[in-house]
Amino acid sequence: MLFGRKNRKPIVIPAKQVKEWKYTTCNYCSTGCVIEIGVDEDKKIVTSRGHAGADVNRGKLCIKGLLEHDLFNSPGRGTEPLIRKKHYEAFEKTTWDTALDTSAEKIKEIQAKYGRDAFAVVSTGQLLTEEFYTLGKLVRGCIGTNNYDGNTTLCMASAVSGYKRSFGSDGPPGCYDDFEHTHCFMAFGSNLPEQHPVIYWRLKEALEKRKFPLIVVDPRVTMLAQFADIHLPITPGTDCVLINAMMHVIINEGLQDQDYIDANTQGFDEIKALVQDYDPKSAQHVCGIDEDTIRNVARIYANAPSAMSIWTMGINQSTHGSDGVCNINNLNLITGNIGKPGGTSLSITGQCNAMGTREWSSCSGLPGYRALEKPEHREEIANFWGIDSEFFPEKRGLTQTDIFPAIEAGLIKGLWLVATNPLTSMPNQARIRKAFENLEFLVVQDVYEDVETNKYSHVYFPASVWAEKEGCHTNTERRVNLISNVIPPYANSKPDFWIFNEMAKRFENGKKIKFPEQPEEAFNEMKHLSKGAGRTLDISGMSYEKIIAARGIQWPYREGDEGLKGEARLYGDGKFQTPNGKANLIPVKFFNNNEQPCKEYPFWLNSGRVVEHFHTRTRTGKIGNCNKFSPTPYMEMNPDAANDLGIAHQSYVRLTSRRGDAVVMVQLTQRVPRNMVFIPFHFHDCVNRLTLGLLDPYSRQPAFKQCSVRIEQVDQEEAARTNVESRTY
Ligand SMILES: Nc1nc2c(c(=O)[nH]1)N[C@H]1C(S)=C(S)[C@@H](COP(=O)(O)OP(=O)(O)OC[C@H]3O[C@@H](n4cnc5c(=O)[nH]c(N)nc54)[C@H](O)[C@@H]3O)O[C@H]1N2
Ligand SMILES: Nc1nc2c(c(=O)[nH]1)N[C@H]1C(S)=C(S)[C@@H](COP(=O)(O)OP(=O)(O)OC[C@H]3O[C@@H](n4cnc5c(=O)[nH]c(N)nc54)[C@H](O)[C@@H]3O)O[C@H]1N2
Ligand code: SF4
Ligand SMILES: [Mo]
Repeated sequence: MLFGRKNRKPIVIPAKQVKEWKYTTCNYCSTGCVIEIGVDEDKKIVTSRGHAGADVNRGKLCIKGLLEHDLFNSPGRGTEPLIRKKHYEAFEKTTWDTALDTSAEKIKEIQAKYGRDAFAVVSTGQLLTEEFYTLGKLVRGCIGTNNYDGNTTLCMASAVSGYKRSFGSDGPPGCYDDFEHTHCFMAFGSNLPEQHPVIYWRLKEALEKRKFPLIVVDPRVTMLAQFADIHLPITPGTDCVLINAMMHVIINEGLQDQDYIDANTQGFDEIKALVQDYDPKSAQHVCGIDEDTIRNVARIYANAPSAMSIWTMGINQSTHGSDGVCNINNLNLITGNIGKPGGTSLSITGQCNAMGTREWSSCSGLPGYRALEKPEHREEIANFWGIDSEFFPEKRGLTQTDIFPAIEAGLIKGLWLVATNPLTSMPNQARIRKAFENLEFLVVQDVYEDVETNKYSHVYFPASVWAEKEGCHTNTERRVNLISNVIPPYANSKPDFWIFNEMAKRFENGKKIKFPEQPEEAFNEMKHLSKGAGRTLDISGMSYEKIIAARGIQWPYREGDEGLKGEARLYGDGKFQTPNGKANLIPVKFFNNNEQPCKEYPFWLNSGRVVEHFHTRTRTGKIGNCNKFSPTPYMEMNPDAANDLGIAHQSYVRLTSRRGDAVVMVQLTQRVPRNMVFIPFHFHDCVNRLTLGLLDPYSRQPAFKQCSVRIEQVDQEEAARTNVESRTY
């Protein structure tokens, strides 16, 4: 008998009586795991499991997916619509009609007084695709503001922009099955085991069957880097230099796939000329990777029968985000690694439905990858919706990162936030706060009443969450899957779909455009709009029934397609969506424009995520079994650097940047180099008080990953007290 345990009862895991398993898809990351929710005799949700028959996750789920059903009754959920005259005053409960009427009137009032674009709408990557399509109809077709964007500008904008520049269209060309075929896998700024745990598991499964080199480019020794064969701890913001140096080696040693280049690309001579300036000998001093390693990696990549690259925020969230994506595409194009099994340029998407918003929300254009800039596209959509095409603007309006400065400058007076929490997630929080204070009217539509941004709202719409509603997601590998409605909406919350439909009734064009009552009817409209010769984004062969039967279908999947499988890869035929069908090789020149560590602010500040939390913690902060792993704002710091400053493990310190300060607890770890700290961005009043967020010139995505800070010790008792008091959850 174990000492001290003789009187303890053994742990008992209560048997859960599941009567029925209900089909749905995870609503956190873009992996797209299929979840079965277990419901008992009384229709109570008792447990969840990964769907064994789903190709994406093959029975697996990560901690967030396993515990997702705890969301339905989590604290802080919005129960009734709320209203007030001035932000920070007490809210009053109101009816849906009053909340919607007041908002519609305010929108019209602001537009009449200051112009149509003085009211902005900012949405998300976390709604269902049918909701995105409906929101697009409402904003583009009825409200008619051009200042309409989503938090995907903080997330996937650089990938979208890079894909468009290289291939002529958005749309990740690869899929998870590529892991089974590749001979070399290179990850740029992507920490799969924590951020896409089930994609990582698919990779690991492939590696167990057949060994191939795993190369990880990340300034931090992430969990993925720990499993890598070669880890390249790159100097922040310099991936373009590394890739140029790799291409220098490949081209000068004749390792490129010249047949592929000649047949399917344009611009090779320009690339060849540019990379002459990036000899590994000089490049090593910029990117921090020694010349031999650069040569070694370049040769491994180019000599592999097939090689693939993935990337996430280490590339996208940079002043060279869009260029970084183009350069990864360049690397794959010159080695003939696009559209073949195991050879691809696969951006790992962030949010569960960041793809759905790109495809159908009309944020940056019109539905189905159509562009506002093309008159024939405006005409087509206006005709289908039954409105005058003159109603549409002729080019895209401001992105989220330009909307906030426009509010600060008084150009935008009203804002509607749908499923996003910019007060915590945008860089340079003090300026965002100031922008909020400038607004004449703010509507917040969120699952949680206690979301930070709601402090500034005049009207709050309580939204239903996840499986309280029905509709689709598209995942990283273009797979469309279904969230089925498992339980009724919480309290008097309403599905976002319903809210948009009701709002449309209050606008003139809302009477002309059809707003279907059921999500599946909206899906049918999207199917219709996706049909067309040569379209990659074609979902015309899909139906909810077929999606469930297949456990998710990849697009393109055309009307009349046999079987239940869409196309696994794009561009297999070497034909791209550019005017002459050739992919663009785009020379990427590096210039250094980041805030760098200096005498006054000697540390790089890096930020990102941990496995147990999702974004601003509105959800995972409420789920005990997620939150308990990291309930406190903290930072990773190198022990040698801490030693220099006399800073102890688990003590509190103050970080100061040129923008502001934040107090965090120190976790000493070798994961970060001596001149860098890393903070998970999940906490309010924390890392984004410090970040600078310079914007990428093409995508307008902020460089969240690069700025500089200094570190000081603080009074421990005071910090501990403030930390406990300021914890929202
Ligand atoms: N658990 C969990 N999973 C999530 C999310 C979550 O909040 N929690 N969010 C989802 C979303 S929306 C997103 S966008 C993804 C993000 O997924 P990831 O991008 O994988 O996650 P991050 O931690 O933001 O950043 C990845 C890495 O970029 C590295 N990095 C920083 N600077 C550079 C650089 O200059 N070059 C290179 N090569 N790397 C650099 C960082 O050190 C970090 O390890 O995760 C998705 N999955
Ligand atoms: N420093 C730093 N900052 C970053 C990043 C970083 O790496 N470092 N990453 C950036 C990235 S990649 C991203 S994607 C953003 C994310 O930034 P945000 O989008 O601001 O963060 P979330 O916490 O996901 O906010 C989503 C909100 O939607 C609500 N919600 C969830 N489901 C629904 C629904 O069905 N309907 C409605 N109406 N509401 C819903 C949630 O409760 C939550 O409040 O953060 C960015 N900020
Ligand atoms: S890996 Fe992503 S999609 Fe899968 S269960 Fe985890 S959070 Fe959900
Ligand atoms: Mo993201």
